[in-house]
Amino acid sequence: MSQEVIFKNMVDSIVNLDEEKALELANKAIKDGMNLMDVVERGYAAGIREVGELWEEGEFFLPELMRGAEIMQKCLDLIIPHLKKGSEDISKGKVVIATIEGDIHSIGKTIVGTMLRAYGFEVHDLGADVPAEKIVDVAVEINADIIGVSALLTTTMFGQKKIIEILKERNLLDRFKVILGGAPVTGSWVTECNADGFAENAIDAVKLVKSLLNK
Ligand code: B12
Repeated sequence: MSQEVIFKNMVDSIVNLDEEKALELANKAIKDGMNLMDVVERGYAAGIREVGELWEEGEFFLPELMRGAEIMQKCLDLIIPHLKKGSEDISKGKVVIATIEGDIHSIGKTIVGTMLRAYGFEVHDLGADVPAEKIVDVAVEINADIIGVSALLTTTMFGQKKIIEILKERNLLDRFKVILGGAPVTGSWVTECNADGFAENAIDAVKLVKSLLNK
């Protein structure tokens, strides 16, 4: 079976809310030594985005959206320990990552954090619905290099800007690079926030962090 067909089956398993199939495909991908980041991005993440579109079109209702996210999370729980296997022992830099206050979307942020870990960065994942002040406090406490902030809602993305404002108030702007992510984030939003960059997926997030730290 070609990779494209396998990815398509993964997308379908999420869209059809077929947990058994989704987990079976994830287990097989691990066993067959597939590139698991591709599996996450091109398979399961593509599937949950399609679920989101169906929900927007009124084809799916909230319980179906939640069920899709639950299946996606179970697949991630299965895959993540195997992604970590590739991680290196020497830290290339410290990253604090969180989803901003008021926003419970955690899947994309978790994927980015996991991917950064797999590439040797020390990642402190604070979870979802985290106040901007707390994110900055932890970054100071652990002497982070990068602050990564995720927002999936147009209403919560203003919290990303708040991070920069807090850093400015505390004279800490030069101490950290701030990167943003989440479906509503665009280049112009990054400019407006005065942030250091954004990435549309976990692979680009690793490239971005590497280039900002020049490592
Ligand atoms: C799954 C999902 C949920 C799940 C979340 C489960 C969880 N634990 O995360 C549940 C069902 C709980 C949910 C709830 C809600 N949701 Co919702 N949800 C989605 C959905 C379908 C997919 C999000 C997702 O996981 N995508 C897959 C991941 C892999 O992609 P990603 O998040 O974009 O992350 C990637 C990149 O953005 C980037 N990235 C992400 N974070 C970061 C951070 C950094 C630092 C970097 C560099 C990069 C980066 O890399 C990631 C990996 O590729 C989206 C639709 C969409 N198109 O995004 C709607 C969506 C985000 N939800 C939406 C809404 C409205 C809601 C609710 C308000 C619904 C309701 N009425 O209750 C609530 C919100 C509650 C709250 N306060 O947060 C809307 C938002 C609309 C808007 N304009 O604001 C969307 C866009 C759906 C839609 N089309 O209308 N949701």
